[in-house]
Amino acid sequence: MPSLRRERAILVGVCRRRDDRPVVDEHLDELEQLALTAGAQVAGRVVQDRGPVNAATLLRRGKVEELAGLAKEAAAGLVVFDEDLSPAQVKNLDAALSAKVLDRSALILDIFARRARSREARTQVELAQLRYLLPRLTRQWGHLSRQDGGIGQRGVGETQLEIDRRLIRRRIARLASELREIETERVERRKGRGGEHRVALIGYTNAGKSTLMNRLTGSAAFVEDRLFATLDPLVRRCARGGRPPFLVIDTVGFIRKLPHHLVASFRSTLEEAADADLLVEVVDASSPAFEDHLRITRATLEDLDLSDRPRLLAFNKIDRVSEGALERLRADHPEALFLSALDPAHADRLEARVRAALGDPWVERVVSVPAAAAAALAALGTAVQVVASGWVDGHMEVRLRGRPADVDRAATLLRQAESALQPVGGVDR
Ligand SMILES: Nc1nc2c(ncn2[C@@H]2O[C@H](COP(=O)(O)OP(=O)(O)OP(=O)(O)O)[C@@H](O)[C@H]2O)c(=O)[nH]1
Ligand SMILES: [Mg+2]
Repeated sequence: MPSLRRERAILVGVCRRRDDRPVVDEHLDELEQLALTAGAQVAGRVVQDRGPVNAATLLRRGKVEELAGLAKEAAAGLVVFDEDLSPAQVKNLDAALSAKVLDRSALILDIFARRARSREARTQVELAQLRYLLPRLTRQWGHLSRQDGGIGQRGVGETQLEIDRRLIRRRIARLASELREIETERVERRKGRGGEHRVALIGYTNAGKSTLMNRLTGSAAFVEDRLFATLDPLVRRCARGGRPPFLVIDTVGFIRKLPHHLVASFRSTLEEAADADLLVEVVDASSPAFEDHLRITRATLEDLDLSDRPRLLAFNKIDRVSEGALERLRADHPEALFLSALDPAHADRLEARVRAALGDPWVERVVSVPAAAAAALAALGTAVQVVASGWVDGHMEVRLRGRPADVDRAATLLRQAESALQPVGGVDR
């Protein structure tokens, strides 16, 4: 993929219906965020009003000319369309504009490629990129890529093109099989995590998922006022205030027109959310497009077969919402939680609602252990709490609290510690 860093870019939107202009402008605002996230500088916008489109270039002839003029004037080497372009349209526009032409999907792929860190994310992104690139691999692409030292560097003729295509197909097969391996590892890891409840934060990009995750778990996940700050799901334990711990999973954000190759490739990552007991749907209440965000989030969940999961709707960033707008939101969504991740008291409210939704899973049980096994108590970890202890007939009695499976495991551990020291005894009451 070409490097977009410090490129000057013109953004292009197309009105499809009479009342479309404000929507197109809003989508271009988001496209601008995406372009900035990719490292480009936005030098201007062109919007084609509603009317017939020219299938060869999407834009009518006059608009292509206007765009070419603007690109030249602004010394812009990059033109980004908010709409998906067919391979032929990219080729025709490239020829007409003497600038690199990208559509929204290509831009999102570029951002993901730039931000992917883990082996899994990198594999997923490369797979998505190659699947996107394959049908677009024309001489034109070869030409562009040669300039930038990217994929498909030859592109000197149809035969070479066929060779490139075959190489790419082979690489796709390799990456897909690598990904299956990584997935198996991930499933194993997940199994190893034991029986704690799992809560996944999901929602549109930049809604504040990672900020809430940090609040709940005291971790320091990467937070940034840019799109797609998070690509790798992060799992952390919420163990505040002596309550039963649960796991919080931070996930990659959704966005409108998320390239379907990317959704397909990130499926395994998103499966971290799939076996969650609860999805917290985080919405940026201060965004003028929040309703759109909600709709897109739900459509993506549907895509991922996750729409039947128990869900808690959480409107975030209410510190940036006027009283009146907040009142309306509350009336429209009486079941939802309203919070600001910046307010620590709100994190407590979120935690309380999450716990209420999960149900309190704790049981208490008294276990008798010899004094010498006290060290084993320290090794129980955070899943089980010792709520009381006392001495009875030379044994220490402890009252354990936690999830049934964790308490069972702890009792076994203590019993083993005890039998190593003293063959008889170790009575559960
Ligand atoms: N004013 C305000 N800003 C917030 C709030 N929550 C998060 N932010 C800011 O919003 C921006 C995005 O926050 P993140 O936590 O990175 O959002 P995210 O949903 O994880 O985003 P991605 O990982 O990109 O999908 C950051 O600049 C946060 O500081 C909030 O309640 N109020
Ligand atoms: Mg994040």
